[in-house]
Amino acid sequence: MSNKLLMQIMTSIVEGEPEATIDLTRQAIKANLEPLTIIDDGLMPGMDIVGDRFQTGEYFLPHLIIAASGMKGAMELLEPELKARQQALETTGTMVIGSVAGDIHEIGKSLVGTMMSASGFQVHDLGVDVPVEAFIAKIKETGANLLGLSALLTTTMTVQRKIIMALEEAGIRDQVKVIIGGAPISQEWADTIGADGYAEDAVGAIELAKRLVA
Ligand code: B1M
Repeated sequence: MSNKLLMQIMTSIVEGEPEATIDLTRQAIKANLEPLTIIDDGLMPGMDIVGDRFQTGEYFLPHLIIAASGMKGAMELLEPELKARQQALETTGTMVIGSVAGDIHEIGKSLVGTMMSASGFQVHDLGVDVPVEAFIAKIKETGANLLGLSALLTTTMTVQRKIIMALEEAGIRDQVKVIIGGAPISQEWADTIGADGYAEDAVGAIELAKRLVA
């Protein structure tokens, strides 16, 4: 991370200064830094440090909440920039996406949704803590051909399996390709629960989605 602004963005997240995070992100956009560079090399490394410090007991829940508010504010500035970079794309598919029941982590899920939409997919973002039945109902309503399931906790990743089972019970498993993601998720887990694929990040999710609907 050579850029000074990116370093400052990371530090502002770690030190819990959301207003500075937002202001620095605005400056980075003005300086013509790519939105994904700002996310991957400024905001996310900051969030990773905050997460590590939480795990070791150095930080507490309020630290996570403050860091997330900075990142969310920055994402509000970055989303239109991400979308502006992809114009006049043909709709390549329809995706229903959400963070699974019991999981209120929203930033990564929203980033995936924004990037998918910027890449020409029609996206129905159901938000966080989404009940299993709500995913099923939305797929039936929209005729979506892709389902994106985000889970950030080892305790909620099992809900991804429940949703795949519910798709089977509803007789619509063949209609949708299921993409799963989130920090504790792996290809191995995707294979175990019968998902169609795992993506490590938003860019990976787009590549995978395009491959799956091709
Ligand atoms: Co929470 N939290 N949190 N948290 N939190 C983690 C996930 C944790 C790893 C922190 C840690 O201990 N190191 C840990 C989970 C441990 C585990 O289960 N293995 C944890 C915990 C324990 C908890 C609570 C249980 C804490 C408590 O209450 N004691 C609690 C649970 C709440 C719940 O959901 N029921 C909790 C709460 C919260 C806040 C609400 C305070 C806040 C979220 C606020 C919000 O979203 N509005 C929060 C935060 C901010 C974090 C960390 C620090 C950052 C998450 C984040 O936004 N990252 C996180 C530590 C970490 O991740 N380093 C942590 C930035 C975001 C862009 O990345 O979401 O990973 P991420 O998304 C990535 C990829 O994962 C991927 O693409 C994105 C990047 O391009 N991806 C997908 C995500 N979804 C995808 C879907 C796809 C494909 C890719 O296809 C569909």
